[in-house]
Amino acid sequence: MKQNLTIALSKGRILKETLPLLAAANIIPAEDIYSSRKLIFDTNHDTIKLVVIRATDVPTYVEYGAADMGIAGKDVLLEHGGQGLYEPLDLEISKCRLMVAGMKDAAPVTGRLKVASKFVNVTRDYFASQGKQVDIIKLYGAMELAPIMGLADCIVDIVDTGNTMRANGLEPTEHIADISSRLVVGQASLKMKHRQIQPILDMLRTAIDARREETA
Ligand code: PRT
Ligand code: MG
Repeated sequence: MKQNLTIALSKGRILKETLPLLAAANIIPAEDIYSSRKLIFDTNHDTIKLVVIRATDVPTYVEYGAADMGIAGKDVLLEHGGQGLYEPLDLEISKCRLMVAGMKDAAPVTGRLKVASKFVNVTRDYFASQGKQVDIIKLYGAMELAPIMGLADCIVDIVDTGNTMRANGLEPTEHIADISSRLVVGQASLKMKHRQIQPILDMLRTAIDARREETA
């Protein structure tokens, strides 16, 4: 008997690159995800369903076994902490970097550094690893604004081309991590549904390898 298998997908920019990879692994949504208001989608397999949710919620659904597998950015996984999750595959999509950035030509900070970010755990761990105690200010968006407005001395944020930072007079100063999207599997699901999960991992790995060779 085949059990049901649910895969949690991050909506937003990662989704666009996720769907072709899933298609290469022969997992195809039964309807157009972009034009639907649904949250749960049937696929071409009776037993496989997709849920499309906020990226930051993906590790939580998988950790608690509400979804069996998920796709999320490494930034989101680092911030979550990864408890209860296996991370068997780097999907090599939505690549970017997690960086510290501040105002260009800013005067050196005396006293405790104020750092604004939505990645509060990553920020704390990073500065702690440098032996620095900092004040962290949690924000939910537009981190670039914080140093401009004097809310913080610097930010921890995602950089791709760097255009957004440049356009706002900021410059990246320290590299924290290279980011790409990862496939995660719940530890309980991997045990209980191994026979269903393994072929999906194999197909995805083949698709990733093929794409890497195409672009090499
Ligand atoms: O928007 P919402 O709050 O709902 O969620 P979200 O922002 O987490 O989702 P979304 O769709 O923006 O996707 C975010 C995920 O995509 C991140 O978790 C990363 O893993 C990945 N990713 C890859 C990026 C970027 N590249 C990226 N460039 N996420 C955000 N950006 C931002 C960057 O911070 C900057 O503001 O895009 C802007 C453009 O970047 P530059 O450097 O090219 O100008
Ligand atoms: Mg966004």
